[in-house]
Amino acid sequence: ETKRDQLINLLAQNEKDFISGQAVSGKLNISRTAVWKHINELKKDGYQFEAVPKKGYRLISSPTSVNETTIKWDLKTEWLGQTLIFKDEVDSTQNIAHQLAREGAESGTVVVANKQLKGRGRLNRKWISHQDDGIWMSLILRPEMPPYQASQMTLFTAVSVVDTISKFVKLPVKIKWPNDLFIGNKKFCGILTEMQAELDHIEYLVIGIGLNINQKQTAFPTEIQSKTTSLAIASNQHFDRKTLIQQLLVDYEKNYLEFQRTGFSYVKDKWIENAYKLGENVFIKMPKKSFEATIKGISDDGALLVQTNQNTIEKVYSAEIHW
Ligand code: BTX
Repeated sequence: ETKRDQLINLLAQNEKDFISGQAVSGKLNISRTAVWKHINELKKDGYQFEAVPKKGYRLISSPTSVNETTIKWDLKTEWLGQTLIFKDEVDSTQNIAHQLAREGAESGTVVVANKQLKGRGRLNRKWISHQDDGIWMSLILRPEMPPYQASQMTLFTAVSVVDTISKFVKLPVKIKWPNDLFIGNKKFCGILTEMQAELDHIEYLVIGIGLNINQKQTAFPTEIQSKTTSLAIASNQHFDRKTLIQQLLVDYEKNYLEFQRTGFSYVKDKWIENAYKLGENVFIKMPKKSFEATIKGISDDGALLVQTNQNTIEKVYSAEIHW
């Protein structure tokens, strides 16, 4: 932990109280001049302080801008996001996360970017994310689970993101199996789980979350405009991305513990509550066959359960769903 991080933690603990330069200097074991320099840097990041002789500094407001300092400020997680890499512009946060994971980054490391020039979805599809109006982030996790269960993490992530969004806005958010979130008939979030594994164990997962937050409809290319939305479009509100990111990390960590304790049934129940097109007829498109079926739920291992026109129940592990 750098002195700057320590100062941030100290100020966050004393938020709204005065803390003297003397006290900071003593606690962090740095000179008064160094304290003053750090405070000035925080001001440049948008923090506002009241400074009163003899009393010290009091934080008046934290900035809403998104950067490493503001996200980590008072972030109430134990491990998720405590190592956080923030970049203004990247090709893809997935790529950065993979590189960090290969170099040994610990589980819980998070990469966030304002803009992605080559954001990607599954099968190398494009994910539109070149502006700083959404949340583009990748989580590095090293779960103790066999590789065949990794797809459960996509469903888990979907459920956890729904949990967070519901704390900010009352919108009917639905999960489309396996990896998209919808409002109405429009997609506003995609999840991309990538994995490095041996036959019997996962080395690491990189879980990408792309969330449209403050975009206007015209922010999306015409080809996908009618199929796409953002929280702002759907609710007519503007959202503070920093607060959303922090809450996402807090909820994710909490839910992850619960998931590890109680297993997939935890995810399954929450998933079914929010399932998109449950009980409705859809097209299941797989590499070798396509068929019409009704969505029934998910199985204990995360497969989609569908009822075919021949009234058989099938487990679908990998497919595209259309309607
Ligand atoms: P997906 O393959 O299910 O969805 C990709 C498809 O979604 C595209 O082909 C396009 O039709 C549509 N689409 C593209 N951009 C958007 C958008 N902004 N909003 C709604 N629909 C869109 C979904 O893949 C997984 C996406 C994960 C994105 C995150 S962002 C952080 C991380 N970094 C990165 O490069 N990817 C992940």
